[in-house]
Amino acid sequence: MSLNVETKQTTPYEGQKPGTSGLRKKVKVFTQPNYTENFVQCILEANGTALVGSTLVVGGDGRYYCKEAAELIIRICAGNGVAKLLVGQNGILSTPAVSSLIRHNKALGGIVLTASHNPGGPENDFGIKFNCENGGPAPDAFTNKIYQLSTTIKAYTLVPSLQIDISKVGVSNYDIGGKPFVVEVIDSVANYVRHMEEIFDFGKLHDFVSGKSNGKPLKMRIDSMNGVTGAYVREIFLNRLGATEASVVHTTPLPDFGGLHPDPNLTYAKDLVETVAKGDYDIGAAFDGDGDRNMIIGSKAFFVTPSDSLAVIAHYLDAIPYFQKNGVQGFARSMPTASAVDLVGKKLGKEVFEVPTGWKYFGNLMDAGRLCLCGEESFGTGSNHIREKDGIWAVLAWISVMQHTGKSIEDILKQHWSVYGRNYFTRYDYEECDLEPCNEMMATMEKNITAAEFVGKSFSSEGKTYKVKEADNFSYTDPVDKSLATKQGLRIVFDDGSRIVMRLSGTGSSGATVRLYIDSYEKQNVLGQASVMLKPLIDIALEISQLPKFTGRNAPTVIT
Ligand code: VG1
Ligand code: CO
Repeated sequence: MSLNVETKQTTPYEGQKPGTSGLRKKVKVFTQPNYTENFVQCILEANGTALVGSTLVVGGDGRYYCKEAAELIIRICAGNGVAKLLVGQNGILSTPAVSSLIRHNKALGGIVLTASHNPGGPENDFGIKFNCENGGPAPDAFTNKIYQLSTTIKAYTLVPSLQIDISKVGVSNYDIGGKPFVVEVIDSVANYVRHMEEIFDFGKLHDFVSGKSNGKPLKMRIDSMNGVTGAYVREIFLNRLGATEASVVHTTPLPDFGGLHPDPNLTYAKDLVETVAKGDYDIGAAFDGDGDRNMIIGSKAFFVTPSDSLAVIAHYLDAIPYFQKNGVQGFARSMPTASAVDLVGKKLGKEVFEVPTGWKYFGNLMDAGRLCLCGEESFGTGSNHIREKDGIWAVLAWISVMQHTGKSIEDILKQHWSVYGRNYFTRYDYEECDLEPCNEMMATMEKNITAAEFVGKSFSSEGKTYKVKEADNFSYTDPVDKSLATKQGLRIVFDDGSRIVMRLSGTGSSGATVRLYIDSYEKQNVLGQASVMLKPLIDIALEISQLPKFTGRNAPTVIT
């Protein structure tokens, strides 16, 4: 039976502007009449003529409204000439899994349903993001196009009578006004697990994790925080690598993440940190809602900063078969990320790139064959195996390094610092501030730090003095396509390489979140406590920005 396409009239909604990674709003905003429909229609139209006859991947982190949105997207895709959809069972696919599927199936792209590390549930956040055919988040030019379309949209098309049950794996064929349309509901984890098996030596890792090689099983606590990684973690760590059931927790993806805030940092992954601090573990790890972030801690909750994590993996790429097969190209990090990896890159004679915040900026470099490993201080680590950061990949990388060196996480870090020196790093987040005063604060600070007399100025606190070497609002020209991204964060660099960076978050769904990043390098004094070492610089940052005055906040909501 042929199904009919219908055109529905609509009017634009304000603010459908994708941020650092997709459009994120409260569920209540997305469920307004035509809100999701409008945005999805604009995503599809932004693909131009390539859309007709294309294959797209659809899936998300299982948060509240994912399944309904997936079904709606199927009907809208059917109405817009898409030929085939690959949909995760029950609408579930981690962000890295979507990226991998797009690449393996040579799809035109994928629609990812997630607000990532933002809380879920009917009162919390939902999000939609488009990834392009390289598997990576759509670049600025593309998301600007989506936004432009959203300001003028008049109609969307869909096939309202299309019935689909996405809880069962299988292929459904439809006839849409005489044209075939295929929906393939796929196992959410199979392709991703196969991909990880190609990258890592699962045989070696199995013997190491299960204890077959030395009689001592690896003591792990892997916390999926009720996000999407649960399904992947169970298959990989329990079924493939022989870990015990006690090694994994919170592995059922829940619509509201069981009330947890699946943001893997020292504040929101408190349960993991406390458990590993008290117990007898070799490694603790947590992920965010959509599985692209990771936090790694060692025995006694020894914290590995994401900036260090990236540098250590870069140093030990030999431990991962993928890099032996594919070679090692350059490294990269986002601008606020501490520059530990730069030192490894320098030693290995590799190019090192500094890009704006957001994974989309790594894609071109990877596609051009210049980048194989990159990371962000926001608990993002990944490689050119896909075009997203990849939480589970990062844990497998760390276990590979542990197996390769035979050392504990703490010893691996201490040895790394003794060779390269240490980048002390901390990030203060001031969440849900009022937007206006924050904009004013940023504007005032930009004016002050870009004034000619600012360079050369000295600031002192607690006996330490820092002299300004340069200061700007970071801008970036993509080395591959020469596209320019401006106003990517205020940056003060001091004589000794220490840095203060401040920017407003682009992933929040309401108000403003201020992020203050502090980075300081020590060649010799590598065993200090980060909070103590960085205190003077934090005080200076608060003085220069006048943050307490503008935001009314005396303390951050999250410290990492
Ligand atoms: C944050 C992080 C950034 C990351 C982005 C998406 O953005 O700082 O490094 O790429 O989230 O991560 P912002 O604009 O809020 O600082 V995820 O896991 O939320 O897709
Ligand atoms: Co995420």
